[in-house]
Amino acid sequence: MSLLDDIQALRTAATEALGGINTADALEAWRIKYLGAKGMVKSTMQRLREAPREEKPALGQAANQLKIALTEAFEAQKDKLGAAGAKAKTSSVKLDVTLPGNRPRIGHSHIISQTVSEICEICARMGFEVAYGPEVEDEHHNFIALNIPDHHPARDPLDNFYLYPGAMLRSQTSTVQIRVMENTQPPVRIIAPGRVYRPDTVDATHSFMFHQVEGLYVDEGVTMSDLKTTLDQFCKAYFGPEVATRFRPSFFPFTEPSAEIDVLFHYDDGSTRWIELGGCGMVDPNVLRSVNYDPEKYTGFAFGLGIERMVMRRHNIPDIRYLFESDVRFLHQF
Ligand code: FA5
Repeated sequence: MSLLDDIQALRTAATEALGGINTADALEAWRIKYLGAKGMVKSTMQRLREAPREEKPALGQAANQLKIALTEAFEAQKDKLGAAGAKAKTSSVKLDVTLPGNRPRIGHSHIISQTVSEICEICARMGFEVAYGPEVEDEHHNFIALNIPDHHPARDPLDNFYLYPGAMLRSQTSTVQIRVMENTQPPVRIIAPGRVYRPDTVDATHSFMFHQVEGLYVDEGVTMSDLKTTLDQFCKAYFGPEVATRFRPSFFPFTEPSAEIDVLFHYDDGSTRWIELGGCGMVDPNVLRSVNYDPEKYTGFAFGLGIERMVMRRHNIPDIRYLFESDVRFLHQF
């Protein structure tokens, strides 16, 4: 066989061998065998020296083409293997479908809203319907119909959020008593939860916006003992049967007699303190008259409790401000 035939045969053999290669190690071995310093291309080139002079140009050209062709084929195969290698690496990342997923952080209602729902449920069991009234009120519903005269300190502009003359943010949910009685004939048995506003100095138990739940029961023959029993049962249902409550004589222009109901707080350091939960009393005859109820025929009781205070007592929250700071680490506990 002539050298030219050998060159052709080497090209065919090397190309075929390269086509079957699919690992980096085999490719490197191929490179050393054919294109290496002591490889077959090199040794073929060395044989050129022995060729007859007139054949040398053609043989040299064929040998050079062999080297170029094999080098290019080698590079192409290397690229192909590189791409396949990267792909192999990706597919080796295993997906474990049994791993727990990333749990999305699902929100829930604020503890105050949860408590309003619970209060409504407890009171529904005692026959109370839920009523609502506007947060922007007029003086008639916030004061006048509630027997709070012009000169009364509760109407002081510095103690209320007046919006413009005659309109204000309601300072108590007692407004809803009037709105319900204006539109309904006795018997009336409602509760009215909602936000109220007062420019009080903020401290551990006071906020300028807070929630109250109003209660009103008007019928023939309603007495103070109905009021005490209802509030006592309510407190036991919400706080638990062991809760300690007490009634203190008090004054409200729209109830007579009036009282305040306190619950005992147990602090973490072991100390206890009575905290005022709300006001209550027998509906004043003047209020009944303002809504055209006959005070000779009907009597009633009313109460207004601070919802934040209830939440604080139940969950041992020492400061009302935690409830409004919107810190999800705190709120997610409830
Ligand atoms: C009243 O608002 C009366 N309307 C309650 C009432 C209704 C009496 C029906 C008789 C008949 P008082 O101002 O005391 O009452 O407020 C009631 C409760 O709201 C308080 O006992 C307290 O629990 C809560 N409260 C009052 N001010 C604040 C405040 N700044 N921050 C948080 N809670 C408050």
